[in-house]
Parts: sequence; structure tokens; C-alpha cells
Amino acid sequence: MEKDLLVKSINELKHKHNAVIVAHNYQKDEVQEIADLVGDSFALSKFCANNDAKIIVYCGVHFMAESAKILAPDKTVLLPELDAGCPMADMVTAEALREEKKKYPGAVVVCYINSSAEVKAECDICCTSSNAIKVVQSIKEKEILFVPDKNLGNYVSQFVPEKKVNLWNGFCITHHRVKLDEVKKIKELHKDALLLVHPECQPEIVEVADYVGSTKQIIEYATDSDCKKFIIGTEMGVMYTLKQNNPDKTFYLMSQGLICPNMKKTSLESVYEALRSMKNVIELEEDIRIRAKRALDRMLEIT
Ligand code: CIZ
Ligand code: SF4
Repeated sequence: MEKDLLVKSINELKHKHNAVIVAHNYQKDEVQEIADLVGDSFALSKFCANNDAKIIVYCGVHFMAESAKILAPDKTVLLPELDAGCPMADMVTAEALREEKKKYPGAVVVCYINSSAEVKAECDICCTSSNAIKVVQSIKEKEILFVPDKNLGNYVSQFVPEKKVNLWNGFCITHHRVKLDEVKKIKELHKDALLLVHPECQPEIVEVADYVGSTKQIIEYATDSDCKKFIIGTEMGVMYTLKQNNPDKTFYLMSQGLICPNMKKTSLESVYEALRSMKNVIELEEDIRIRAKRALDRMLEIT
């Protein structure tokens, strides 16, 4: 089907079924274009929970659609590409985490939102890359087990030097593969640009950044800044909103490797197909959902 016709058909189906389409900041441009809301995983989940739609088409990866289902259990959540997963989230399973927890009795278990509902159900408190520092600072206990992102965990541990932060050995393959050499080169090439990076990058990259933040924070920082040039150290999908919001500014991607293949699986065709067939429904066991929601609710209490 031609793009215009596809977009028209998607919109017709959306109205017919009382559906909304949400797209993560890392989705393809054409998917972001048709979404009712573009944002980070937590903003999208909250939006899903707080509107009247019956059907949510979640353009993102599996753990994100699960987060929407955790917060909006009465809605039908569709993931257009059911095998769009997050390799980092897959680096920890509930079973492996139960074993690891035995080594750290008394430690508060913090899980990055990039984790499955089953893993969240094993944790005390959840965090996003926007609020991870606040979350670890809110913890009274002296010891933390942080899963699954060792880079984000390492970054936030600097803000709680009085605590022992044990890290799970997980990472985002997309952010982790960026090398310091290429970052130095692009900085050299654009000396007047600010370097904004995601905390999923390796520590030596975070160290040379002018600003460290989540997708939302990077977009807000660049939009509010008086500077006109930025090197962007997160997945290339954020370029869409950055350019949209700031036509007078220039953005360079920190590395051409900053592309998440799972995020790019969703297409207009798969969105159309999800709405047409009502397939790819996200289901969660109620017990898991309630325990996972507890970790999300505890995060909400302090942010
Ligand atoms: O929580 C999200 O959406 C992710 C994975 C990244 C971010 O920085 O927004
Ligand atoms: Fe997972 Fe990294 Fe892709 Fe985000 S960019 S979904 S953390 S693999």
C-alpha cells in the first residue's frame, strides 16, 4: 500500500476501534509522525493509563508495552512487532535475579524500566533514566542491587557515594558499542557543539559529555539551550523531535552505530496490520502485574 493510503487507513481504523497510537522517541520518523504521543517509555505508559481509548497501539519494544499494560490493565495493548524486544532487558531473568538477591540480603533491588514485568515483580523500586538519581537518593538502606544496566547503575552510583551499589552485568548493545575514539573525533570536528549523552553509554563517554540525560531530558536541554549545535549521544530516533522542535539548530549524531534494530522493526505496515487484525495482544498474569506495579508505584511516590 502507498504511504498516504496506509496513513489514511490507519487513522480510519484508529477511530473505528477507539484506539490511540503511541510511539517511543527511538521509532522510525514515519511511525512518530502518525502517533498521538511521542515520548519516553514512562510518559507513554502514563498517557495510556490516563485516556479513554480502549485499544493502545504501542510502537516500541516489548518491555514498554508491558509497562503500559501494568498501568492500564483494562485496555487492550497491541505491540505491532511482537518480536521487537530489548536485548538489555533480556540480560536479566526473574529466576537469575532471585538467585542473585540471595547474595545481597538487605540490599534494595532497583530495576531500570528496561526490564520485563517478571523482573520488575522481583524488585523493590523501578526507575527510568530521567529519575534514576532521585530514586537511588531516596533509598535509606546502605546497599543497592541495580539491574540490568551496569552503565546507568555506575553513573547513578556517583550520586550516592555513601551507598554500596552492586551492578548487574547488563548493557544496551546500541549505546555500549560507541567508542571513545569516535566521540573524540566528532567533538574535534564540531568544537562549538555541546555533547549530550545518554547514561546507557560507557563511563568514559559519559565523562567527556557536557550533559547526561534521558531522551526526554536531552530533548528538553537542547530545546532550552542558547547553543545552536549539539552532538547527540543516544539512539538516532530522537533526531526527529529535536529537529522538529528546533529548526534553527544543528544536530549531529555522536556515532552512526546509534541505531536500535528492535526499535526500527515497527513500520506503518505493521501498525496497520495490528489495528486490522487486533493481533499481538500483550497479556500479563495478574499476580506478576500487581507485584510489578508495586515497583512502579514506589517510583511514582518519590518522583
Ligand atoms: O525509558 C525510556 O524510554 C528509555 C528506554 C530511554 C529514555 O532515555 O527515554
Ligand atoms: Fe534496549 Fe538499547 Fe534498544 Fe533501548 S536502545 S530498546 S535499551 S537495545
